[in-house]
This record gives sequence, structure tokens and C-alpha cells, in this order.
Amino acid sequence: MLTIYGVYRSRAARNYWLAGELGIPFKSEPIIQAYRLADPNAADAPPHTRTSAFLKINPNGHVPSMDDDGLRLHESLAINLYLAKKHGGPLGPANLAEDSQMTMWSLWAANELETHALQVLTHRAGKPELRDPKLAQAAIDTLRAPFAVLDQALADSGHLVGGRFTVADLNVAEIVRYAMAAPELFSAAPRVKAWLDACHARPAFKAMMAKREQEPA
Ligand SMILES: N[C@@H](CCC(=O)N[C@@H](CS)C(=O)NCC(=O)O)C(=O)O
Repeated sequence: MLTIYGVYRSRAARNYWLAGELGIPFKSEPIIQAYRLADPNAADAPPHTRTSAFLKINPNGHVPSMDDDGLRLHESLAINLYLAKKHGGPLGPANLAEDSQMTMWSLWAANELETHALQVLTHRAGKPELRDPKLAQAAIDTLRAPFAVLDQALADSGHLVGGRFTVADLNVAEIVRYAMAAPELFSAAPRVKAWLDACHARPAFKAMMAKREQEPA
């Protein structure tokens, strides 16, 4: 049985979205980020990332984690690459070349985009008292070049690998989503905009977001 540890308002969202795309059964263990709790040590605190029970599952103290019949994995993008390969079909790689390209795009998004996209999210759409427009602008300036790379990569087929929607699109789209509070990035990269809109029109994405909306902000 597949268990995904994490709330929908976390990077576990990308795993819930993929599980929906694959149509696989799974159990969700709603582990919330400790920093989102007023008092993580309170007796009535919900299960969170810094409990001793969860640290035994993931010593990093982060969500998501996954357990699949005893195989324990952390790192949201690695979990998705594993699930796409295990369950096969068009979302996963058809051969080693596609597998490598899917890995490449996932690592690219984690390394080239994620930190800066999270800065956009925090400083353009986060708690108003914590926003710093200068940090938002610096992140947006940094993201212009990788957005141009992504825009060009989408020129041929509108997808990243194999001319179809795959786990590579999903992994990258979930990171690009954090930058949506910077519309200027998308107007400069119209293929990225069209691609992200198409990703977000998928029923499994909408189902994941609906669950996310049900969770407290
Ligand atoms: N690179 C990791 C990052 C995991 C991560 O930082 N998760 C955040 C939530 S999105 C977390 O669990 N923070 C809780 C904490 O640090 O206590 C991944 O992609 O899975």
C-alpha cells in the first residue's frame, strides 16, 4: 500500500496530483509543517514534521515522504519519478533517454527555479508583513533566464519530454506555480503561460487543488 505523508498545502501536493493522474490507490497521512503551528509542543497539536514519530519516518523533518510496501523515499520530485516509472503508462518514461530527460527537467526545476520561485511566492503573495519587494524583484530578475529556457523547450511540442504530458511537466509545473504572483515572467514567456494553463486544466490537478482549498490556510 502506498502512503504519502504530508498536507496538500506543501510540496506533497505534487505527489497527490501525480497519484491522481495515475489513478492509484493511496493513503494520506496529513503531517503538517511544524512552523505553521502556533505551538508544535502543545498536547493537542496535530501530527507535524518535528514529532519524534515523524522524525523516525523522515529524519529531515520535512514533507513529503512516501512508503510503498516498505520502500521509504523522501524528496517530492524523486517520489514522483519513482511512481511514474513504477506505474508506467504515458506519464512515465518509455526508455532510458526519456527517463534521463525527465530526471534532468526535475533537477533543473529544483536547482534553477525553486528557491527563486518560492521567494516570489513569499514576497509577492505571502503574509503582507513579511513581504520585501526588493527580494521579490531580485528573484524575478533571476527567473527571467530560466523562464526563457523553458519557453524555448516548449516550442516544439508544448511538452518537455516525448511530445506528451509526463511527470516532467508535472514536476516542473508545480515549481513554476510558485512564481504565478509575477505575471511579468509569464507575459515574457507565452509558451510557459499556455503550458501551465493546460497543466492546470487537467482534472487531477483540479482535484488536488480542491482538496488543498479544504485545508486551513
Ligand atoms: N526538497 C524537499 C523539500 C521538502 C520541504 O522543505 N518541505 C517543507 C514543506 S513544503 C517542510 O516540510 N517544512 C517543514 C519543516 O521544515 O518543519 C522536497 O522537495 O521534498
